[in-house]
Amino acid sequence: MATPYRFTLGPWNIHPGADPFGPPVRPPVPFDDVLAAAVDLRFDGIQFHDDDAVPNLENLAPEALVREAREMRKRLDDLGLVPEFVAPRLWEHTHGIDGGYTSNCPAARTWAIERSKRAVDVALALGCSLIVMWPAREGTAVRESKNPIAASGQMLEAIDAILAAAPEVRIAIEPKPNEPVDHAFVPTIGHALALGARASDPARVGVLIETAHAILAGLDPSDEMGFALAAGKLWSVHLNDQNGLKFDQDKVFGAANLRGAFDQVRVLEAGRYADTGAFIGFDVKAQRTQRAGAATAHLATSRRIFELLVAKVRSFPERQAAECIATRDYESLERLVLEHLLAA
Ligand code: XUL
Ligand code: MN
Repeated sequence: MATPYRFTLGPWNIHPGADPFGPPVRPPVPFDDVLAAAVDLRFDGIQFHDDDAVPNLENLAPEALVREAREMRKRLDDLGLVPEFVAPRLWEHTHGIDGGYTSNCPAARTWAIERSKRAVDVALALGCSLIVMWPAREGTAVRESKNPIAASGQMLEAIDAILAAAPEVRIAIEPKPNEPVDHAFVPTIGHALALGARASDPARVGVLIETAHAILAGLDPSDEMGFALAAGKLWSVHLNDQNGLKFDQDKVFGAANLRGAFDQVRVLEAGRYADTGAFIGFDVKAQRTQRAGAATAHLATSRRIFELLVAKVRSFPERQAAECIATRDYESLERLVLEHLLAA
């Protein structure tokens, strides 16, 4: 019996539709409704930004922060949901305007580390030990504005400070090559793993791979996943899709490249990802044109496509494929894959 996949969503996936060119088009969704949607969609857990779990966490005394996080944990427990991870949200704060960990301002760097330690407190009180580090503004718009050698050291300092906050904490770095910055300092899985290998405790640093981020780096997401799986470092995924090199679209999984989605599911199956206990997370945005009542359809579709692709992977004619490979008949392999994807 294969281990069942477990699914998570982030509250930011159920959003009111603002984009850089227009305001929200749907009313904000109260957190209780997000949790209710997760239950309705038969998801297993929630991905958190630190202030999703504890709003206003910067202005709370440590005991109040823990109390609020425990209340959120109770709300999750009551609904049969689990927390997957907590990500410090550095990129919206005024102190994070030029990046947090790699800011040119020493006070902002100190703030970023302190905020990340608060995210650890939130995670532990919620009952999870995984911190996701998406280094959003850790990069440059003007290349000469920061020193990339110093920036590597600063990223490492932040990683080590988070690891030192508690022995059970693990970090999954979520690399992205651009947006909101022009060039990010940790653009790919290779960079993330290389940085993790230099940490004070490399065993506690892994990665989260987002489909769209790999595509934006010009890479094949399934190869990125394979690379991380081979190292035992794929600790979460953000499945979605991306139509070429533009802004991060967070489209429904499989919506732009169904074969690419098949390949991602295939590598997750081959690497026995479900057995590792890690979750299938989606990072998908509802289209701006979507009416409020149906603003979770993108999550339902992403999960449905994932499950249909699991079935496609499991019914793939592996023996025939192996014959094609043995005879280096890659044209026949190409056809086998395409016909299999098109078969009812
Ligand atoms: C941004 C992105 C983030 C992270 C979590 O592109 O993917 O939402 O997944 O902070
Ligand atoms: Mn993501």
